[in-house]
Amino acid sequence: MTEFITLGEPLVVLASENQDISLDVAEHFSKYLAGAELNVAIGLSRLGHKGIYLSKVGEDSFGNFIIESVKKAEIETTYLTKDKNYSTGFYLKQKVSEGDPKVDYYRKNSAAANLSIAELKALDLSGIKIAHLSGIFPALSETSLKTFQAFNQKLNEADILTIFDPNLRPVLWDNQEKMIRTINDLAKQSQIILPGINEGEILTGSSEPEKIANFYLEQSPLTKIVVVKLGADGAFVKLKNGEQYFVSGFKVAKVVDTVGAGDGFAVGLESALLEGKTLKEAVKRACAVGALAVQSSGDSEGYPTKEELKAFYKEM
Ligand code: KDG
Repeated sequence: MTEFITLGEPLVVLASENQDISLDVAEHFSKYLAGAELNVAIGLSRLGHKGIYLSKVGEDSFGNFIIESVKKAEIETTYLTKDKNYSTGFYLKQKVSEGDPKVDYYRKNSAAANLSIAELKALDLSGIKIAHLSGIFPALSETSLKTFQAFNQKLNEADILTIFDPNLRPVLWDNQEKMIRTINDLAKQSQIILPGINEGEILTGSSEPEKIANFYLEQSPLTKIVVVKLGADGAFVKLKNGEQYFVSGFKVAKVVDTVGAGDGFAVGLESALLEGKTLKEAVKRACAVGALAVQSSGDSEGYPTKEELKAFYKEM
């Protein structure tokens, strides 16, 4: 039974193999699957949930690799189409010993950036309980922004739980002011919002988790819950009814790659909600999957199976 849906741009990531070497001179790369929303779909599927990934790739080797990998991950590909007029996006990622890696995108005018509203027509949402949305897809082009808005409206009309991760990618926007205005407008259309603490500061002007949460809860009748991601420190949760609390994070022995940790957080939260866990349990699982994610290279390679998640809780 299909339980979740997500719309995004699938990418191939070529991750450099030698640590702390500039991408300008790196010669050896490993190939992985990427794309924030696809990462979430992969993580949810790994934890046993069935879902739909909605997107478009080019008729090229990267597109074929993506479609085959998505099928292998047991995610429904009915709405993952090919378009010979455009290419599949990819990016290069630097391997670093500390901090966030440098990335170079090759995704302008990609197939996904040209996914139009018309392509949503046949969409069947029956059985879907949760939709994962992120601020990356609407940043790709004017077309993708309109498609995202129409998709969000369909989800709200169908009364599906919408979860929005702002996922700020400043290089995809013409300017910061437009990024902030658009992302905040989109966030208001979702029931749960998951800003990272740094993103929250850019979007709301405050670095205090409670003020960030209030900003969204007060301005949207639709938004019921805000979960501010605090990295290794866990998360701050605030509900529309005023209830609020911190959930502590997990200590990680060695951070290998931070990319994909935020998506891992969404995987933990959404999988637990699909399984009927309480919000507090869901946020705890979100922190656990985020902590597992940073311990492997590749964007989604560290996401756990059910057994691995159980083993992680036992160890902690
Ligand atoms: O969250 C992980 C993403 O950053 C990565 O998979 C690539 O989608 C991507 C992006 O736009 O950065």
